[in-house]
Amino acid sequence: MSPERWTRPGALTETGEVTGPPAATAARPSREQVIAGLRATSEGGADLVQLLTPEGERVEHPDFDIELSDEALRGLYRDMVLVRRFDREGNALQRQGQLGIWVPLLGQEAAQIGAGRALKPQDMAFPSYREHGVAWCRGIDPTELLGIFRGTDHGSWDPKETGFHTYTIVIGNQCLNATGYAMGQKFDGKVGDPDGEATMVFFGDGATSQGDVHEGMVWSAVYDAPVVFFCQNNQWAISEPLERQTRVPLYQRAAGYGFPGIRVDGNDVLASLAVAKWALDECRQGNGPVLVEAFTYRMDAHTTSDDPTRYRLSDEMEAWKLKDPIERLRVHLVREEIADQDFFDEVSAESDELAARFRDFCFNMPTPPPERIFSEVYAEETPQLAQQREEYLRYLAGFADDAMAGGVR
Ligand SMILES: Cc1ncc(C[n+]2csc(CCOP(=O)(O)OP(=O)(O)O)c2C)c(N)n1
Ligand SMILES: [Mg+2]
Repeated sequence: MSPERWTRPGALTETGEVTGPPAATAARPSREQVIAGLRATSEGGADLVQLLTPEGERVEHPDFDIELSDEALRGLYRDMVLVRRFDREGNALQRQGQLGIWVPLLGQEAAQIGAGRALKPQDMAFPSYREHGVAWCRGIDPTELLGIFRGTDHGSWDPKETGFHTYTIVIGNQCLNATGYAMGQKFDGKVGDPDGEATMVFFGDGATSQGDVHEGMVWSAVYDAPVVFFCQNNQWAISEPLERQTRVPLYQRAAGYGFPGIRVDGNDVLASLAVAKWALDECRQGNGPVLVEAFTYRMDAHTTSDDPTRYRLSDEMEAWKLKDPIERLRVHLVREEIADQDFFDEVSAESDELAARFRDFCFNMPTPPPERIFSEVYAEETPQLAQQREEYLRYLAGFADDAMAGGVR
């Protein structure tokens, strides 16, 4: 991004003036005008960074561009197809009673793969609960997600080894964790050169209304902490539309904290990758945080417990179908002869294999013994916890002879 495109408010210009917000005396637009302005950006608006149109046409951008080999382009396509495939299986497994809940990522594949592939091994990512695509990019086998949604574990991967923190259900909370982690990276001298470290935190449009996100942005700004706030604006927070969260496009909020904010087409994997790379590099070099608003759409329900037909119109969904992230890259690969039918057949076969392995794993997941909820809570078990475990086991044993209860279910 060229410096002219984003001037830090309060910065000293070359001519000695301090840049600032519009004068307080400027006429204030009416509430209706403000809402109309926000709605006018519902197509993304002029500030949307895009490198691949919904029709699969490669376009230039003055600030963000990216040169990718044919192999890398095919790789991004493969990532998105495989991730979509196991996501659909997750939904089906919940419907078959195998999982308590599933959180679909349908429609958000490009935002997540773009951001996930921009991360380097030394970086740390903090997800919410929908980041299956980022987990994939961090090398986490999709079957490792299944325990979370059956309710048998909280995520079985090692955050340190994978550079991927555990899923966070408490909305916005991970922005504080990420900010603290990034401050640590800064204090430990891990930033300041192109091979430095960075942190990326994932959250939704609804999360931007949480105090935790605000606090994370304030702290990371004043400490120049190397954190990319990657907001997937999928237009909905369960049943609440974007206009119930904000009166300005979300990326513009960054100016209030004093760091750059960029809106990228979150259904365009190339643009998502280019912007995420740029933002991470800013952090690596010690320039402080960046907010990325990945403009996308939640194509499915919020979770399998939700029925979106109760609160949103189907024509909105139809319009977004035309912007499908996978289809636009497929068209590009075909048109530019970057991939042939054999490649598409291979990816399709690979996704069938992954789906079968995912299902089999789920059907055969062992049920952990009830006392397992007491293990791995602390590095060393406390006497109180040991006592609770004993009490709970005695309680369960009380059902052993209870023919009416039929044991513990
Ligand atoms: C602190 C807190 N409040 C409320 C909830 C319930 N809740 C779960 S998801 C959600 C909506 C989040 O929307 P958004 O941030 O846009 O993320 P999305 O689910 O769309 O990815 C809410 C309110 C929660 N998990 N945590
Ligand atoms: Mg949302």
